[in-house]
Amino acid sequence: MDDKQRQMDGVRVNLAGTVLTTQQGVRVDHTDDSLTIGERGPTLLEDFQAREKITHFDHERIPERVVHARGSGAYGTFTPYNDWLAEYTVAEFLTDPAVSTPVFVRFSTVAGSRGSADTVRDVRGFATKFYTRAGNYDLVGNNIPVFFIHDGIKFPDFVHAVKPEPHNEIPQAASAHDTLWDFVSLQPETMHMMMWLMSDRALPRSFRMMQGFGVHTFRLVNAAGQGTFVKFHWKPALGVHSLEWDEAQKIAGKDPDFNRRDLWEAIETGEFPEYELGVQLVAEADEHSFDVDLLDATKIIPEEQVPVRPVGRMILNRNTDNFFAETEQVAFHTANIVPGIDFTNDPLLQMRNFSYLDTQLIRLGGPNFAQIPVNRPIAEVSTNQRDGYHQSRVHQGRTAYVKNSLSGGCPAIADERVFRHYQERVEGHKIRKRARSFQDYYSQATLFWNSMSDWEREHIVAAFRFELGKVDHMHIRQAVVEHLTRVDHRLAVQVAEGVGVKPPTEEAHPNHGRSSPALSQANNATGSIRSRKVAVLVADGVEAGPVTALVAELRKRGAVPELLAATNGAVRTVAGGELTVDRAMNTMASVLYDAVVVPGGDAAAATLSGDGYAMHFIAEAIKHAKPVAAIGAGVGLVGLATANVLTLTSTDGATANEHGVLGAPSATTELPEGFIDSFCDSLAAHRVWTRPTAAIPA
Ligand code: HDD
Repeated sequence: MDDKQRQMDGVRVNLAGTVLTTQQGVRVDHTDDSLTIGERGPTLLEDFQAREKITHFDHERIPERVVHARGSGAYGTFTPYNDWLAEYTVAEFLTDPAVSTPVFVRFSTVAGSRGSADTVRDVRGFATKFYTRAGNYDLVGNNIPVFFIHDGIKFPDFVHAVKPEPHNEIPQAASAHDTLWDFVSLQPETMHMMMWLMSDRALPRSFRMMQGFGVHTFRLVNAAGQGTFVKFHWKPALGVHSLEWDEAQKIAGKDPDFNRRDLWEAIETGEFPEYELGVQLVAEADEHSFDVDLLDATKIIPEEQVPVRPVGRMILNRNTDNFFAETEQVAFHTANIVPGIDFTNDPLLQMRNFSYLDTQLIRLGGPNFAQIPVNRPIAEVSTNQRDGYHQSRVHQGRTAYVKNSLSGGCPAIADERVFRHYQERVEGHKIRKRARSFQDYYSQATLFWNSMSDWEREHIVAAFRFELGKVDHMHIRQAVVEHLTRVDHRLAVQVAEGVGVKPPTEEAHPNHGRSSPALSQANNATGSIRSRKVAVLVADGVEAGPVTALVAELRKRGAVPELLAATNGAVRTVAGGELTVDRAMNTMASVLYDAVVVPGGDAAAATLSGDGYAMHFIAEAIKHAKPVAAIGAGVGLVGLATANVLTLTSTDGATANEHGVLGAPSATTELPEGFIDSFCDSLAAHRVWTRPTAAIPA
């Protein structure tokens, strides 16, 4: 049992073996009818049982978070690899490999309300609460390393612009609307973030396949009180992978809980999500040696300039018992820090340090939310803070102040392991003014664009065209394009042509040509196929030999193949055996899988060719650039499903053709050598983004 579990003991409630009572512990005998006079008479006010039940029900909801309302949480542990960081910080949880710190992580979208779909185009929150022995530390980050604005005072404006428009509350959880782009067009500091938001980073395939970033520059503080600037990075063990936009939109209907379900199922099946924490360190003396201001949260430090050094590993290994009690009531706060970590003067961070505590007061109904189990530190809490709504501690004794002589001076002021604020000399005039060093709005947007692979650029252009294409006001479309030309002229022209506004005529702002390869998702795959979902389409008359071998090998390598047929039950094989069907095809869709396999067998192929759902399933997988493997008669089906738009069958059976489709037309009893490896390679690469899919109807 770990520290966190111990902490939860005594508050977990399991009703197994109990009898029903009221909140006061009075046993009740009949809960289906209220107390009335006679069978058809009025309900009585004295029905305390009904009144208590209904009153509690009426108060079941708390306000959803004003942003990041939709989230999913899990518990785990963080363990540093070694103690190298001890030179820079006294934070034990980052430096002592013998200490495994319990954590709770909540992933989220930003704009949508609590019931909105998971796969919308949005930033993902990546908030980690470390229950350290020195108190709780919250790293409240995102899956994108920069932010929309410089200064927290603009946050309400930004959020009002991106949220559904106030007159009709449309659209839900979407940035493709006039007010957001109006805001962007008038606030060019958003440009770097908008490039990320239009990229595939805004469509993670899984919470387990996205990076996390602390975003701000923070400070580490060592035993001598010396400070070092730090940026925090989470890197997922499964690599960084994304959905395709058309696919993401369809998943929002087919399975709005797609990312939440993925996280939950991975943990339930022991496929624990893993992330490596890394840091970029900058000596204080080097603060001004960058071409950007380290206090500007719209900028990164390229990894090629300051490498990300590994610190430790986080594993998420336990789902919540109760969504409301844990995921909904968890209260993060950027100002929850522990000795060894401190703030910088980043104005976005400074305002966050006010906002999070303030928001918890209204959302969780008072100042005692740190007593809610999920928020409770494992470190001993000993304060003179008293009373307030929902106080659940029974403080003994007569003093609630220090110093005192009546309680032996307790709680005493410790003289070691205390939080000491980093001492920084600050001098200046009181002003309300944007820093000059923050006023470069475009150079890192260009850096991002330059670092993208061809397919990533195509997706970015398509995303801008989609988003601006949904904006009604042409002057907003035009204004955004005018900003884009300062990012990259070619990008601006392509977007302008797509959304029917005047392309900028000349390259007034030449592209600086610098890039940071670490920013491309193409450079962030890891070769793993663990937990990838593969749909295998079957029908009566399936040739079982080759497909059974493929399925067994996929399972062995950690993937999750599922057999789908028109109905649940089993299908008959050519040899007279049976294959158990995992799911009925109409309950699923190809958008819910990473790859599709179409096995052989003439009768099975004939049945599937007459099943529009199956044919659409295959065509859509091809459309979304997914690895597809076809065996025997299944090869013809793939051609048929895609109306032969692509030459899909010109394969030798062991390597994928130029469109990433693997076909073994003559495999009846066994698969050609190399077939399984090729398919797994393709699955590990995630998608065949180079496949020309535009002409495929799906
Ligand atoms: Fe924030 C929630 C991340 C800027 C004010 N924020 C929230 C959550 C995440 C972030 C992950 C959800 C936490 C959870 O799962 O419960 N926010 C960020 C990042 C930012 C950022 C990475 C920029 C670097 N946020 C930001 C600013 C402000 C806020 C500038 C206000 C001045 N954020 C909030 C909030 C929320 C919140 C209103 C809503 C619910 C909550 O805090 O607990 O206080």
